[in-house]
Amino acid sequence: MSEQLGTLEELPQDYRDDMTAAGVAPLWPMMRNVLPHGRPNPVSKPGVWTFDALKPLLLRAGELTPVEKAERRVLVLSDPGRGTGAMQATASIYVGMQLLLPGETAPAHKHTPSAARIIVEGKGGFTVVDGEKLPMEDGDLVLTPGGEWHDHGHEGDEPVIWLDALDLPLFVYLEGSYAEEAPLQAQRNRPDASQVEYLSSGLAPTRKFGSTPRRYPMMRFPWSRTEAALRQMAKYTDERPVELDYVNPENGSDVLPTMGFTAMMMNKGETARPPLVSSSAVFHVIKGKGKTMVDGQLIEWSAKDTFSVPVFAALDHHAEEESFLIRVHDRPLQEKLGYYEERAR
Ligand code: 1HN
Repeated sequence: MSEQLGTLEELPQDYRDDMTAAGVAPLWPMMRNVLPHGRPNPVSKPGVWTFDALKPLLLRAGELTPVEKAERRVLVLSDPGRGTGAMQATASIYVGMQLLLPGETAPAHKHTPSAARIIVEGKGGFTVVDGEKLPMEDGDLVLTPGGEWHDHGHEGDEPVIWLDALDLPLFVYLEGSYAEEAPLQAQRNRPDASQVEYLSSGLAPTRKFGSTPRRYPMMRFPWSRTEAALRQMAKYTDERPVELDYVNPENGSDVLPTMGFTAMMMNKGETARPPLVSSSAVFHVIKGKGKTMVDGQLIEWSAKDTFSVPVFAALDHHAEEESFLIRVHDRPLQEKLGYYEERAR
C-alpha cells in the first residue's frame, strides 16, 4: 500500500496537454481524494440553526413573498462545509424550514424525492397526501413519499412552521429529480390512518385474501404517542439516549426508502456517547435543552433548534433538561447499499 502517489506536476507538460486534448486524466493524483484510507473524508461540516434566528427571517419571507410566488415558502439550511445556498445539510439530506400563513395553500405536486415534515409550531396546518388529510401538530412526523401527490393547507389563525427533510441531494446527484403539478386534491372525509387502521402499535387491518398492504400505509406519526412510548421505554432501560425508530406498521421496515427517523429522549442531567456511525444526520429538538460536542465543536441547543452532523462524527450529548429530539439520518440508504457501519469509540 503506497502512501505517496504520483502527482500531476511531475508529468511532462506535453503529455498533460495531450491527455487534456483526448479528454482523459490520470487517476493516481486524484485517487486519495475519492478513496481516503480508513474512513471517509466528508465535505460536510457540523451545522446549527437556532429557531430564534430562523423564525424572524421566515416571518419576513411571509411579508415579502406571497406563497403563490414561492410554491413552497422555505429557508434552506445549508451545510457550512458547502456554503450558504447549498441545497443540502449533509451529503444525502436536505432540510428546510417552511412557513404557511393562515388561509394559505401550497399547491399539489409530486416528485421523485421523498419528504417528511417535523412540525415545529403553530396549529391548524395540514398536509394532504394522496387524498388523505394529515393534521400537523407540534412534533408530528408527516411523510410524503416520492411519487405521492401532496399539498398543504392552513385552517388556523397563527403562522405554521415545520421542518422539511428530503432525500433531494441524492436525486439531484442521480439526475433523477423532477416534479409534476396539479390542482389541490379532493380530501377523503375521514381521519388519517394513524387514527384508524394503525391506531394501536402491533395491530394492523386483517389482510383480505390476495391483497397486499400499501407501500406507505401510515403517513402521520403523532408526537403525543411517540413521547408516551419514549417515556415508557425510559423507565425500563439504562441505554441513553432512549431511542425509537419510526417504522412502517405493516412490515417494520424504515418508513421511507433512503431516510430514517429516530425519536430520542434523555432525562435531565444525562449524558450519552453513541458509537461512530457511517450515516450522516440532522437532529431536530422537539423539547428540552442541552449540548452536543460534535468532533470537538460545541453545539448548544434548545427546543425547535436544528443541527447537522457529518458521517463518523464523534458525538457527546448532554441534556440540561429533559429532552426529546428527532434524528433524521441516511442509515436506510446505507443499509440498502450494504455499507452501513458502527464503530466503538
Ligand atoms: C417540497 O416539495 C416541499 O412539498 C418542501 O412542502 C420543500 C424542497 C425541495 C424540493 C421539494 C413541500 C421542498 C420540496
